[in-house]
Amino acid sequence: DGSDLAPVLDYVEQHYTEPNEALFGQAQGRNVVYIHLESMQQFLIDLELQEENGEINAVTPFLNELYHSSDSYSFSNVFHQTAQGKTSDAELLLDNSLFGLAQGSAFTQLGADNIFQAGPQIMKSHGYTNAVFHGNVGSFWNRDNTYKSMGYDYFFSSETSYNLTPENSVEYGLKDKLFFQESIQYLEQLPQPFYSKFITVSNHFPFPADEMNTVFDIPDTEDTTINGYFNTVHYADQALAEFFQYMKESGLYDNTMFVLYGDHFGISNSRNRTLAPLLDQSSVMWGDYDDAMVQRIPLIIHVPGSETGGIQDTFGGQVDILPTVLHLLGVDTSTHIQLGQDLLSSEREQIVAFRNGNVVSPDYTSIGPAVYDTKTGQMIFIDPNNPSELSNEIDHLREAAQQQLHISDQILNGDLLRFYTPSNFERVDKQAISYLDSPQ
Ligand code: GP9
Ligand code: MN
Repeated sequence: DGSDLAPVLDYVEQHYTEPNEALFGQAQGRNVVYIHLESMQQFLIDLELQEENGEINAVTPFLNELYHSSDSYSFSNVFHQTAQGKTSDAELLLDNSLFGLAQGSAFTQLGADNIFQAGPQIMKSHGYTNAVFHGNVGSFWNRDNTYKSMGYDYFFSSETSYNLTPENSVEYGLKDKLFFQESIQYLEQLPQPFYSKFITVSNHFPFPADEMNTVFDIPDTEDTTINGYFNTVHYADQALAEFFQYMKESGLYDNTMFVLYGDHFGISNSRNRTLAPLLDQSSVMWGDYDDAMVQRIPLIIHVPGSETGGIQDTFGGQVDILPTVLHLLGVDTSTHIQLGQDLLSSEREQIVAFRNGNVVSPDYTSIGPAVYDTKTGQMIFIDPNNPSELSNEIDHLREAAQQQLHISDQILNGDLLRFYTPSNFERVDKQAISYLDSPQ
């Protein structure tokens, strides 16, 4: 019942971080464009590889440019926190600052019936119109139901807006270049300001070669999945560059804030030893610590004209992105139930929790019973029978991570947001939303 909310409210109050005063509201009133970078990992940023013809080239030249732009808050130590819900977990984390479930997908299991207080619905009370663009069927991951619960006014999918053919699509939908090209006409029709999300698909496992778009030829490793990954990543990077060009041509660019994020790993742990030499690392020395470190994802918040950006080395996860974005938009988050901490705030605890029990902080990385020095990867011996300052600190990290996950599970499994009625938040009227109304 409603009394279950008390520990949740305590947690939120204790962990709320004051926004960075200089940046609060910097992007107030701007459109928001999230770009969901399918399967992109942070190691791609600034990575150069030798192609078959001997030339050494950047895999993601456009992302690199954005990453180093003085108009971008770029993050070098942000991790994905997804589990079995994959893409849907990333979306849940980004739009709600809550975690996916320990098993399965919260979108699938709870998306239709739970009460949410998601980013799009929060922005509605600030005059925003909300939309998602995805070149695949709307029912995948139960999106069509879940997006209504989260307050998305429009959902442009293959049912409403994109015509999929064997030529223009891959397994999970419309190819990224065509997707962006077709989407811009709908985006231009939306009332401004809008809060929108584009979910890309071309860079999805098994990263198939496409005759029309074979663009990045690395010398073959023994693993065709890895070879293919760099090719589809490079294609996705080109598609992004084209999208930014459309945004500039349509005049929307200057008044928009872009949030680009990788959703989850593309290369699974079982393949990392084959990947290692391409990252200038040793296959032989590769271990659990390295598996944990490559779960970093790109996160770039691009605010054209701001010139106050730079590479931020704070440690965080996808759960921290929503409060960061809302604070840049000038929205107070102190009365919202969000479990993350603003990545631009100086009060951050920098404890990153993972559904598999791992915990990462700037100093320590906990994997099962083992502890590593996050900076060097050296294993640290901790005597369980001899409490010390160090073992206390490790206990604290593990408890903090467990607690954050536990509170999130309580909220979702107990549907606790139905008991929470802050005066500045209006509940979604699902009956009023029909995605078949999306412009065709
Ligand atoms: C499907 C796409 C892929 O529409 O978003 O989801 P994933 O397999 O990455 O979870
Ligand atoms: Mn995905």
